[in-house]
Amino acid sequence: MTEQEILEGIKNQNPQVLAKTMSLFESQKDSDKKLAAKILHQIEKDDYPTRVLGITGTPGVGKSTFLNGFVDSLVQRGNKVAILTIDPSSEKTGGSILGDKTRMTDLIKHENVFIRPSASRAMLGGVSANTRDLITLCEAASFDYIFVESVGIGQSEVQLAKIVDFLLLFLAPGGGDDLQGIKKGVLEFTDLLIVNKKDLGKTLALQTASLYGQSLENEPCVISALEKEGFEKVQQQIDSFYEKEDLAKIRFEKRKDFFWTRVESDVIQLIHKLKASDKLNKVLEKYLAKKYDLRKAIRKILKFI
Ligand SMILES: Nc1nc2c(ncn2[C@@H]2O[C@H](COP(=O)(O)OP(=O)(O)O)[C@@H](O)[C@H]2O)c(=O)[nH]1
Ligand SMILES: [Mg+2]
Repeated sequence: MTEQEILEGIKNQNPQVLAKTMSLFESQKDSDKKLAAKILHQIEKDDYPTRVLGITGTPGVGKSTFLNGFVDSLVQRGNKVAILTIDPSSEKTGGSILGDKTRMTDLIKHENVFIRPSASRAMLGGVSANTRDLITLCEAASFDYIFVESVGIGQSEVQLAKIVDFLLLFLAPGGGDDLQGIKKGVLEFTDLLIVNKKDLGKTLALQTASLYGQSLENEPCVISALEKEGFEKVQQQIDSFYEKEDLAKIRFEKRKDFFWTRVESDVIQLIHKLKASDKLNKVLEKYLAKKYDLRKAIRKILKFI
């Protein structure tokens, strides 16, 4: 595809072009990377009206089940929705994407829903290096909503928070253990806490919400994704965020933040690539032989970047 064909196809919301362009964005070939960068440069802006929401939480907490029901109702109301799922396991195992897709059976049949799974390759902690680019692409294709579902591991929520407008953190009733597992700091970046599986224990679910929701600006939602219960409150919270916040400003700040995240990630990738080269190994040998001290060795390495 030529640059012009791609830009046309995005504008016309052609799903085939969209899928192909996403593959182009994920390609490691230099010529593809160049074209991708050119396209991105043209479509990137901070004031698309698309609502970009992140969903995180430990595996099994019910993120995909929630999306299946919630997105279904959005589509019924005439919205076009893109779902990007980030799966750290998918590269090695072929993925639990199948798991996500089977959970989202109600959505696959909709023509106004676009689902794209991606592996989380090089980015630190789970968010795919080019997830933000995929978001930009979906914004340019005039989706009304974009959901990014990411498994909560380590730093991934922090990364995710920087590329979405609004971050939903899912917990199960009594899910404090989850929080330990995925790092308490995530609450700092959470816009809306959702305690799911209320049907398994309402009292405990409410306790969990009040315990972990204390520090948050928005009142937590207690829902059952399985029974499609509590969705209206979630929708209200999302609506009220978009009504009251200065979106362009939030996005600008996040883009600034993300710039450095991206630089760091690319530098790390580059180092991994360079490690195979002889020149770097020579520096290492000199360090090991005590010909260079550590700082000098690092200075030498940095010259190759
Ligand atoms: N009882 C109950 N089970 C749920 C609820 N939401 C999800 N589940 C179940 O939890 C399991 C994991 O759900 P899934 O949506 O794949 O979780 P994800 O890994 O966070 O995407 C599935 O067996 C779901 O049927 C809920 O509200 N109540
Ligand atoms: Mg899932």
